Amino acid sequence: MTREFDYEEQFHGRDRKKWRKERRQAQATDRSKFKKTDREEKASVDIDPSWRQGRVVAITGEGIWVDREGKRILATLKGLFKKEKMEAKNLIAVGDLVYLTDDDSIVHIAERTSFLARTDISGRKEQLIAVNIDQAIIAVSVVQPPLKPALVDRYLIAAEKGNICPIIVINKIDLLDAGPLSEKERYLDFLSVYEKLGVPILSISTTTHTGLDALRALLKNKTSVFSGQSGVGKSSLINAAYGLNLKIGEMAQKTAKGSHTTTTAELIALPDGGYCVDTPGVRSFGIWKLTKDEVIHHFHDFAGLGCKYPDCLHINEPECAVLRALEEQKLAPLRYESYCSLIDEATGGLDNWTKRKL
Ligand SMILES: Nc1nc2c(ncn2[C@@H]2O[C@H](COP(=O)(O)OP(=O)(O)O)[C@@H](O)[C@H]2O)c(=O)[nH]1
Ligand SMILES: [Mg+2]
Ligand SMILES: [Zn+2]
Repeated sequence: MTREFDYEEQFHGRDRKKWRKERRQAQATDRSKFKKTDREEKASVDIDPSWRQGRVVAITGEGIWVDREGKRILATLKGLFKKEKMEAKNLIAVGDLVYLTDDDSIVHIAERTSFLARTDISGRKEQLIAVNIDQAIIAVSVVQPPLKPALVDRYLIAAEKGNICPIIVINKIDLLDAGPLSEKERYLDFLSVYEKLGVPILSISTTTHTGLDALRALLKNKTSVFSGQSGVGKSSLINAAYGLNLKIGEMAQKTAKGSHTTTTAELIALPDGGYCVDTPGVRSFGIWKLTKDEVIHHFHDFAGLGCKYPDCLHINEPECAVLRALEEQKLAPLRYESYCSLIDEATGGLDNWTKRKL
């Protein structure tokens, strides 16, 4: 076993071995899903025994913070990597396993097992949010900010592309009792649609502490990335579950969208084992290189509706069974709206970032 794997075991626990085996088996049957990126291919270099290992815990204006044998140090990226910066928005991400020389410069980034990426704000580059993670906590809130199923689907697809297990966390359920009945109905519609997809869903309130035990149980000994819109309560969830003190934002200042209090993604060690990454909120989330086939694969439940056209996009085709199911209320409008938004993105309809409606 190489040193690289030893270090990974330390971070991910024994599950990693089993998971690697499953991944290898899946790779044998479906190569496309686990195709290595160019970045990963480049990673196969000889490890110099004098290099030291570390893990990227945060990237700030000051530089790259690395946990090196339990110490948090500020590392620099060697010049040779910088040349590659043209291809991706960021070459290195939180969660990266790195090799350092004695002067704390990063000389090698280990092959990644998973990643969560999005299209950067310019729409032209891939932006890595976190890498080498087991699961993505897709955090949403009810009422404030409003539930956005299309954003959830985007995260679900991004998680699948990046080889990460998704978990949906619906936070602020305390607001349901006070809000209008329509909000509660929307929440129940959301639950019924997404439960059928087989994704674990937790309903939580950090205010009343509902559901926090279940959250802790899911996070234990795993590395999880908290993702989702700004203001849904990602930092509050981590604080409430572990008694931590991450900065949280006050809602309803100027825009009612929540202020961006968490400014950089950060890897945090959890008191009872495992790690989590708190990320700054996003307003919109584009999926890097999203294809029409990926969207169709994600909405596999549409296949059961019996559309007779093999290449039907179910947008405006006459006699489309998906459209009929929608009319007959056999298909939830929120699921269909989400589908349209993603098909639009995959077919280039949303080149203009501002057109994206989530
Ligand atoms: N009513 C209610 N408010 C919450 C809950 N969890 C968080 N908040 C509030 O939501 C706002 C945004 O929280 P924050 O954790 O900063 O969200 P983040 O941007 O996703 O990290 C803060 O004002 C929190 O106090 C909850 O369960 N119920
Ligand atoms: Mg936050
Ligand atoms: Zn159709």
